Amino acid sequence: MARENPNIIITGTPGVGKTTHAEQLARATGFKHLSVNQIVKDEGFHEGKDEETGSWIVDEDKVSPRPPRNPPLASSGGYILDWHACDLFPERWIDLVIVLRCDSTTLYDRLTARGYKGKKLEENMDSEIMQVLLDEAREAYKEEIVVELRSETTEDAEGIWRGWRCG
Ligand code: DAT
Repeated sequence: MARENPNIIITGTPGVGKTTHAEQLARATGFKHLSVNQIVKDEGFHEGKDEETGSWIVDEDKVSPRPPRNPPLASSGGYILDWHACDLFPERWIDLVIVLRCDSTTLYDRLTARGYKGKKLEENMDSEIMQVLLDEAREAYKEEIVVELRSETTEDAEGIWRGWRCG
């Protein structure tokens, strides 16, 4: 049976603007913003923090069936899934994948402002330059549902979702 509303993944390297866009889109549509990072932290679906990078080591076995613990995700839809990877979500649940992209200078400034340095900063910068998340999304989902969007200016984040409606 078709879903009433689409499920939308917003993905990209940390700092590209997933939270910012997901919040704007949730406001415009009334869809529910599900931040996987938040779920991992709140529910303890991790194996502690990586000493070197300070990032949560996600326990994917625990987290993977969890977002849809919420059965409406698969049936009625209307979820905005915000996560810096998209391999958690089976293709059949997903209608649109937005991969946010950002130029290096802007991303560097955002990540350093967030306190990223050393290996963590380097790895994330490399990941964006090598378009790792875009390639992952293209591998995991049908090409026609994967959209690449710039997220450098406030206009990029706000303008695009103003007046955006589904259905
Ligand atoms: P993410 O959730 O991908 O880690 P974020 O939404 O927390 O990223 O954004 C990181 C920082 O960059 C935050 O201070 C907001 C800012 N930002 C993100 N997208 C932006 C945009 N398109 N224009 C201006 N600032 C933006």
